Amino acid sequence: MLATPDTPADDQTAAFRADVLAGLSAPIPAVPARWLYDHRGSELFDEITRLPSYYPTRTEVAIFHEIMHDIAARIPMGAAVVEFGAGSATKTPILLKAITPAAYVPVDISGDYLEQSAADLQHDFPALDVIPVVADFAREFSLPGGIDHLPKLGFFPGSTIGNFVPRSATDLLRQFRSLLGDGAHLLIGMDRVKPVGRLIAAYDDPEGVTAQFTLNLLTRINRELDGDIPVEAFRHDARWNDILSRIEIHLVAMRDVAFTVAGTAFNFAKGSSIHAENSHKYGPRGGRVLLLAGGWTPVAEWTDPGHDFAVILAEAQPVRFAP
Ligand code: AVI
Repeated sequence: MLATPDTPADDQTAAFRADVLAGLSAPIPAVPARWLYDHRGSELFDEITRLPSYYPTRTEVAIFHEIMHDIAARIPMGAAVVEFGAGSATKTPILLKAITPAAYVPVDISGDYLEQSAADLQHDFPALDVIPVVADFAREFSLPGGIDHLPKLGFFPGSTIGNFVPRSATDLLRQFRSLLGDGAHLLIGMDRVKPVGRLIAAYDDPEGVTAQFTLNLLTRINRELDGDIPVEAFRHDARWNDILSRIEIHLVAMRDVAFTVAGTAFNFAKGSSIHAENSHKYGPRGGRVLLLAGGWTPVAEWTDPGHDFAVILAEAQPVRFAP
């Protein structure tokens, strides 16, 4: 079927093209990490979460199992849970079972994936009002009117906040706050700083799945933006940037390469790279200050015995003049 002009798919492709053309021409070439998640990218990320060296997912799930009775005591009954992202088949049910909310609103840009995961959840929680919203949660959007009167709990697990540079992470948290309103809660996962060897192993696994995940960006560019990038000329490289407290993922050219994307020519010299992703790691105080800067007051924090990962509950307290 021919796409009609101005469909969301067209908007997506136009935004992807604009980001790639601007990003590849920038002085430090970079493409925003959100474009790693096409269908194949999402499948590969799913595989990453099950890798032995990728500790965040299983650690966060273990924390959730431990703390849900505590969360349930802190969140009013009959709340609306607004999840930023489509929801995970493992994590979301743990929360929904514990707090018995009145409504669940997953927000995700990928309509197909969202519809499917929302339908699965509705099947498992028949009494719950499941209202998926197709939107880019990093931009302004509105919540469904039917949940106006309910207390709100924002849910942002997975340490996805770490994929935003602190300046954008602050904007994002502020946007969550204005969306959810005074008195709302936010339950958020953050990955902790830890020895570099473990971090590198998590982002450069011996199985090579993370490498495939990153290189898939080039395949996606070729397919969707009429590119001819020689994918085999690039390699995945995970680096720890200590001063910025983040893992950086780069695609490094292994030889001089020339290619075109959407009719625009690019040259990458051997050794130069495309910056494809950041994953910021926070110490306990750094994570809480980030939340405060975004308008959220931390009220409780939990971690695993090895302090690998943190789950923080924060509250949107009304603005005050005193601290
Ligand atoms: C989605 N996000 C939290 C992952 C992370 O750990 O930063 C993305 C990822 N990239 C490579 N491995 C995992």
